[in-house]
Amino acid sequence: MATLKDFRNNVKPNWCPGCGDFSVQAAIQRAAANVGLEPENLAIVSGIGCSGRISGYVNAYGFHGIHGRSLPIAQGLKMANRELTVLASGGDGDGFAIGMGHTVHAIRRNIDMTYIVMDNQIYGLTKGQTSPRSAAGFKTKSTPNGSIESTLAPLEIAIASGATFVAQSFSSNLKQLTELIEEGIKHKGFSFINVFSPCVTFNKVNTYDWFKENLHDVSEFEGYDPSNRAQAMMKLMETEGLITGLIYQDKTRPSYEDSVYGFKPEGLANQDVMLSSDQFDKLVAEFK
Ligand SMILES: Cc1ncc(C[n+]2csc(CCOP(=O)(O)OP(=O)(O)O)c2C)c(N)n1
Ligand code: SF4
Repeated sequence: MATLKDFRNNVKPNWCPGCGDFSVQAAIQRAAANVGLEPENLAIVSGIGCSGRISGYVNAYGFHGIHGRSLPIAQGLKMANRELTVLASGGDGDGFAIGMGHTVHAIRRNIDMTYIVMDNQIYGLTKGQTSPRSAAGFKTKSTPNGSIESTLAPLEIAIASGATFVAQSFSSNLKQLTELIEEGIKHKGFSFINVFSPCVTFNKVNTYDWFKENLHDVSEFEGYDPSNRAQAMMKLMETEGLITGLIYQDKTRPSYEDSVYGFKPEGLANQDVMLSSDQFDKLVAEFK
């Protein structure tokens, strides 16, 4: 059985020392080992950004895609090989700016895969521009007088879009982050995990200390029930989204794969056969 070291490769990340993305890399490697995966059963698809490099830093199949397009690639991969555990990952710019349309539709489609966003509230790779996650008033080279747009709320958008698994964590909390990734992998459907992952080079506002002061964990809320959609939404709104833990999970909705007629294991679509013309007609009929 594979252990943590089997998910390590000898590629040295070129992230800045202290970048939050190191913890995400470590948490993915730990979670993969803890749930009993082998490197050949795991594929990581990433977008473009500092965070997007993560697909090259884990010993598994890796696909470094294009900006904002990790999810279409990852969904195609999963549909082509349902035996594979598929993780998609990228930054808040990648997932919530250029890729936002894909994010919302992947969430509502509910294919069985896990999406991890390294949310540093800024564009890191391109040297520090304002992102949709930057707070109003946030000053960068692209908004020198402060951002006049409001901050996008990805967790609320996810829940409103029909998400079945929504969690949030912080790079400093490796234990929680690892556990949430494990839960996300085990969840039968689309799991969305937003990770506050500080950019120590360009974001001097949302620092490790800032998060430590401002984040609350759901365990602090008495009687918090992650299966209660309305309560999850209310807590997110009350805290401006600054909560960590398993925020919402719906275990009852089947995944996309389990809902598509003909995509079930017994369906002809899953048989490794040379099709005769009769079988071909039968296969076509499965998808009618
Ligand atoms: C189509 C396209 N548009 C713009 C870019 C330039 N670009 C590269 S990464 C990036 C944003 C990076 O920010 P984020 O996704 O938050 O990742 P981070 O670097 O912060 O991890 C942009 C705008 C690009 N590579 N491709
Ligand atoms: S620029 Fe920011 S996000 Fe990119 S590696 Fe450095 S600290 Fe991390």
